[in-house]
Amino acid sequence: MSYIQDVKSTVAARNAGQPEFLQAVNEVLDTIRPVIESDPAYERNAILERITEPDRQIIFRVPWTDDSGKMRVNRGFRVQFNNAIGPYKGGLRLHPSVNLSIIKFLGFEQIFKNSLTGLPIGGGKGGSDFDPKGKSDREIRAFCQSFMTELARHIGADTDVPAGDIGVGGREIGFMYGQYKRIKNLYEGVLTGKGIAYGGSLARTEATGYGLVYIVENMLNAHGKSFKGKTAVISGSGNVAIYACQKAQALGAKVVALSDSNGWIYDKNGIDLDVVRQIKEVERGRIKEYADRVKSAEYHDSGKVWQVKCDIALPCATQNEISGDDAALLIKNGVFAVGEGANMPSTPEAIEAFQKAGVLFMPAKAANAGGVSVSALEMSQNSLRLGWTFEEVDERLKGIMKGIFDKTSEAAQKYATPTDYVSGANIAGFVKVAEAMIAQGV
Ligand code: NDP
Ligand code: 2IT
Repeated sequence: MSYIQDVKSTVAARNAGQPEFLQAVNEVLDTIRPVIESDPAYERNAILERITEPDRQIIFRVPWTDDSGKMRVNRGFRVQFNNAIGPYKGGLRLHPSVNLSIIKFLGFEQIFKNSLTGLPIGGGKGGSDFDPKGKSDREIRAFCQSFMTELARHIGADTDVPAGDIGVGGREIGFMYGQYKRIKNLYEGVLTGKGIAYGGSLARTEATGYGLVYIVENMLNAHGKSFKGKTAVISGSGNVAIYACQKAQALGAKVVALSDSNGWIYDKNGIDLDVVRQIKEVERGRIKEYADRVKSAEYHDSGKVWQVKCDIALPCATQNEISGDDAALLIKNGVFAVGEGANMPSTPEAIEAFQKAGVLFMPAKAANAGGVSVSALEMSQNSLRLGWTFEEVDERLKGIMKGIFDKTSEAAQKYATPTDYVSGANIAGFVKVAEAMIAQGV
């Protein structure tokens, strides 16, 4: 059996019942084959066995009290996956679907994404099966304080620096930061995505969505195309979706659809983002309300945004949200570019369909790396005890996304085919981490 096949079997046996984690591992191992086979040092140093096994996995009880006085218990996670090139870095997800498989797939992918940014950050991820929907501010605070009471002993500005992800934005980071400071008596950059008043970076809120559009624009330009005048469809209506929509519109695209977990909206005139932001960022409401407020819009509570005809699709909600059938529908309707704002939003069948059809496909590890990049810039500003302007951070973000596009396409050209950005991103991300691991010994 080949080295890669051998490791895949061991990982599958050791992590039975973790489909998302195995999906992420199999994709990476399958695509880095040309590099692994080109140098026996990877096998000699057991790089694949080591990179697929987290440094540590922390699982803990999170007790809190709801508004009726009832005690509740959730499960908290922090998986510190790999710190070969920097402190563990990655978001915290609060969603009822969270389990070890999901946190491990996210932490594993974060290793390669963070490497691609060119910044000194390792890979980690955490979260809880706590459902923030419908909770009061007090309940959110009680949960966040309890979560941090345990997490605080495992993290630190030079050890592990969490941030936001699904269900974790500025409000939650604020409550967690306050609790960390109280417990440790340390004012340090232990979390990113902080408020501007207490050490946050300008443009962090916008960074993932903007970065996604910047790198997709790089990819389109490389093929003589651009966002200008194109029709785009975006899934989700959270942090990533909102700022992807804003930047795509700024570059001249018409965004006609957005969604949440209850349904989706189609606005033939193009999405009015002020209305979306009022509903989502201010009122914490549902996307359905957009159709109550904007006459040109329709709301659908069945089907998916992928049935809307578009040139460019930007999945920005969650994993495995584009099935093989969804991809076939997008292709039939003429989509020519897909950029993954969410983590692992396309199933393996969807990726295969896009690549076979010649759709330009930018995978998550490259496409959504803008968020963690600006998080790393937030860490730099915290270390310097300085704050850069919005324009300065945004310019750096543009440069970082261009750098990621260049590295990804160079590796694709060298080891796969010129537009196989999936292989390109996995290989470019992997090589740097593996080199650091080999240099540092077992
Ligand atoms: P938010 O919580 O701000 O928004 C998530 C959006 O996706 C909401 O509209 C939500 O709908 C929808 N969604 C979430 N889960 C599901 C589900 N199971 N089924 C259908 N819809 C769902 O999260 P973000 O915008 O921050 O994150 C979106 C994606 O981007 C995630 O995959 C995340 O990992 C990834 N990402 C985020 C980064 C960041 O900086 N925030 C950085 C890089 C990647 P509803 O409100 O109904 O739940
Ligand atoms: O998936 C991701 O890259 C994030 N949720 C952001 C991580 C971070 O540390 O900013």
